[in-house]
Amino acid sequence: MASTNQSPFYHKAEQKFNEASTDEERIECLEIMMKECPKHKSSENMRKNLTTRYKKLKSSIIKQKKAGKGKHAGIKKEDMQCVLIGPPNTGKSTIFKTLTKLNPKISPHPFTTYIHQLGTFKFEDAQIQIIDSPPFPNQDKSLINSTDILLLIIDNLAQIKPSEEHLHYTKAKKILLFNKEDELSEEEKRKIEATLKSKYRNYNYFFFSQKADKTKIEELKKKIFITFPIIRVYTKEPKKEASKEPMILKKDSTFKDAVEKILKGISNKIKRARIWGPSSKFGGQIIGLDHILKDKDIIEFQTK
Ligand SMILES: Nc1nc2c(ncn2[C@@H]2O[C@H](COP(=O)(O)OP(=O)(O)OP(=O)(O)O)[C@@H](O)[C@H]2O)c(=O)[nH]1
Ligand SMILES: [Mg+2]
Repeated sequence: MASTNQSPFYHKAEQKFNEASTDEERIECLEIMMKECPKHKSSENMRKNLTTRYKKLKSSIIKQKKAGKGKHAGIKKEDMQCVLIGPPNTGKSTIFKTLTKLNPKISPHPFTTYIHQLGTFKFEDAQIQIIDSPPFPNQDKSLINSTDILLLIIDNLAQIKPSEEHLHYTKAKKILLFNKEDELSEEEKRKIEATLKSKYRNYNYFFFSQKADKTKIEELKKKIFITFPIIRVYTKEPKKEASKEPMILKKDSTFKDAVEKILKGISNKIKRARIWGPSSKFGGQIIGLDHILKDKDIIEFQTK
């Protein structure tokens, strides 16, 4: 596009446009270019050209968003979801395989994973959904922004900063997993740990490798599990055993939240409720709807 007699702001925006990596950035640049483009007759064609490009980009963004939604229709978010992310080749799919016993494609070449894969693992009696994803920069932004936990897998400290660039908008809790521990000498590991403790103090980190034994794998599962801000609550019927599978609730949920999760509207019909476990003063204590539950409580209730 000819760009003579344009303001320095126009030129700057045009340069940014040419270097942009996303359509959102291109739209922003085009907006400036449209504003800065002179309004006289000789630049009429140029204005038209800018408007056409602007409209095309807008509709392409809308299409991308719709496609994104469609892609997500396949992932039904469970109560506890953890997404594996990181730069290429850091061992994400290998960890996914270790945790789920599924068989994702693993190779020494970067960008092996190009589509999400869903799996689950159990920790104690809780089922955790785990998702292997394509490496940065091909990760799915909306999934990162909507999940509960991100397991950021790296094999080099220099990967932390660039990874953070992809995590600006997520509220998910993060665990930094330093992988391929087997390739590190004791001395190297000690240095990495010291840097993590001083420079990356806000990170909850974990060393791991494909050679991890059963105990270490259990430790990783536990690390992931305890990072979820959830509690497990079991239900029981009078004179019967408590359920084996827990209900998964947000921390600080009330008895009302629990029963409403079982059946919407049922809290109006509760006749009597009793509780056993960490939040009870004594086993079988009678509680009201606003009673705050704790992990591993057992609730029993009768309806009118
Ligand atoms: N030494 C060592 N190599 C590992 C470890 N984990 C994975 N690898 C190797 O690293 C390479 C990449 O492993 P993947 O699991 O495919 O890595 P990825 O992060 O899923 O890769 P992309 O999908 O391309 O992003 C493979 O050659 C693995 O065998 C580990 O703990 N130690
Ligand atoms: Mg992979």
